[in-house]
Amino acid sequence: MRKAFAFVSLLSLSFFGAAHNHQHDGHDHHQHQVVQDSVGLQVNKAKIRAFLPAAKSTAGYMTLHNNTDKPITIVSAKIEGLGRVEIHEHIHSNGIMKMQPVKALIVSAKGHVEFKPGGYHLMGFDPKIKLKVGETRKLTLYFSGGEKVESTIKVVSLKDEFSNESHHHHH
Ligand SMILES: [Cu+2]
Repeated sequence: MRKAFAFVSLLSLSFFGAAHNHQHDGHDHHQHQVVQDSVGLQVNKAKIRAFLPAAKSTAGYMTLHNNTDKPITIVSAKIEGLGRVEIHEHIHSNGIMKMQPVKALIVSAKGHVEFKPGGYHLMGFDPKIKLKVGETRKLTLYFSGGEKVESTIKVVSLKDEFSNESHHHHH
């Protein structure tokens, strides 16, 4: 009994310790979801905007870190409660900026890819369960080799999305 209690308090101590390290960022700690599994792809700062009234789609962003010494190719993404998620990129074509689906996104060995407005982004469609600001949904990324990484994505408001945009930073 005593042992179990000590173990739990140790866990909560390290949890608060980890959260404290992020306080310099000046924004919500819950956006710093870090999930790493055996394949070594880390998903950071994943967020998706709640659908605007009458909108058929919404955008999401995250940063991917490949901790392995081999490239990782992501072929699809899924978010709990959404009928469809696509990975998009913006391209310039004849002076017009448009977006198109990405069939294979490569995160180079030891490299990272930042999803951001005007670049790579997630596009969510067809909500089966309405996205509510403040909640966290399961995010799954599928690799070309059949592996997957499970993480979480935070639902934010339009205002949150733009307030973070102004001070994103590199590690
Ligand atoms: Cu898009």
